[in-house]
Amino acid sequence: MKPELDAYWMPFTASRQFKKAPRLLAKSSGMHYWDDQGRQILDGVAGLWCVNAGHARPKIVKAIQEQAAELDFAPPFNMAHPKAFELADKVAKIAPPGMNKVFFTNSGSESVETALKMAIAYHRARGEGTRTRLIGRERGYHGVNFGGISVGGMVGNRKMFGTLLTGVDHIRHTHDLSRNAFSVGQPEHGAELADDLERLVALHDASTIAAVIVEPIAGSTGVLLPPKGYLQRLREICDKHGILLIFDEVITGFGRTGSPFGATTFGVTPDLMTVAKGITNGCVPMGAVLAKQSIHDVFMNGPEHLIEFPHGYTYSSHPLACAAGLATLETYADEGLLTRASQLQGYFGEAVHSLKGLPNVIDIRNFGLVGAVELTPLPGEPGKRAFNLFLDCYDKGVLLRVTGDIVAISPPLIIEREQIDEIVDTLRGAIQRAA
Ligand code: PXG
Ligand code: PLP
Repeated sequence: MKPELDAYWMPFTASRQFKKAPRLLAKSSGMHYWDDQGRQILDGVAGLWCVNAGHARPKIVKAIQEQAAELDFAPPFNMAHPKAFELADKVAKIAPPGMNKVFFTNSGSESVETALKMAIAYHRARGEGTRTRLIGRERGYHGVNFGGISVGGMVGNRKMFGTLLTGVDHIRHTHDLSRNAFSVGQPEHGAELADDLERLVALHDASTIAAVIVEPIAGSTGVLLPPKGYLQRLREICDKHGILLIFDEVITGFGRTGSPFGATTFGVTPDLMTVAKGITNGCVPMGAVLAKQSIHDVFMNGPEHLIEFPHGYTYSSHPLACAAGLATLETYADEGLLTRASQLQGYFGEAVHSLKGLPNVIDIRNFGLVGAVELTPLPGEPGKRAFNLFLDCYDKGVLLRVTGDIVAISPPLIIEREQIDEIVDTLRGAIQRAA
């Protein structure tokens, strides 16, 4: 290993493998990266599901540069700067109906913690302080902080970290290859899995449950799509029992599914919604929680000189992030990117499903501009088959993402058809070579 690679303890990385053969990115523009040797790499995953408008977009670059020179930092507690209000207003304008309050964070993980705290505090503020329990879903990903891994359902992210939050339970995941393998778009079977929430209500009683958090499409765990009718049913059960529904839209937000949010695409409005990533096109760290007016208003009581919601981050509504966010939303609007996935999803879906029949491919899933190919694990070595495909594709100039034995594709929304072909053909070659 080169000594200069020693100090950096890398996040979510097979770091000994990495440091033996580092993959260093040096430059980005549009649909591409260039590595430190000048080799061009097609970005099949929008960086990490975040660079929805493509890389180094001039309007966003300029906004960040100008902001840094004009106002570098403004304290966010009992103080503010104009662009924070402007961005909150612009986000609220594209949000699902009624979700018009925007609380800024710096990441998806922080958005999740914020939303969970809002849910518990909301019930307390309206006199139902017994509602403290949080319900997640098996195989869910909600970032890496303690609340997020507690409601999360990816065992590898949980098992090393002790007892986590108390008072958390999980409904069943919706992944069912026996009934839904190779579905195009949303799977037919599994709406009834939402009824699993009724089981937890029967066990714990609704009066102890604050909120349920799910991703409309579970991304990080391998692109698990909501069966037709599932999210609607979850909404109905939450309403019936006074439980808040939180959509974690960190990946599905900002155009990935063909409309601004998963909520707008699937026609189900949650009570709270977490976003991050695409809010600034990944250029400056930022996240947000969107809340319904009625939730926000419950907090607005007590003496006016006192803080209503004792929560926030030093960098909530950071000026660079707000400037990047405003330029990002303008870029999305100028180029129609928040709905572009709906135009491309037919072509994209066909391309991804053309991998059906290749060796070891056991499922293919697609929705909007997100796709996944699931493979049989190598005997006794889970994750290795997909990881090898990732390495091979990178070697051939395409960046993809793997989780377990699932390869995920989620390109920038500016992608052209030939580039979809290039991604799929490169993956096809890798799967064939590995057979
Ligand atoms: N919720 C969801 C639904 C996410 O997808 C987070 C929260 C956390 O966001 P931050 O910004 O704290 O990372 C995410 C993030 C993957 C992968 O496996 C996906 C994410 C992060 C890292 C890897 O492709 N999503
Ligand atoms: N730890 C200490 C000692 C702090 O003073 C602060 C913030 O003032 C934090 C953690 C939280 O940092 P942040 O607001 O960036 O999340």
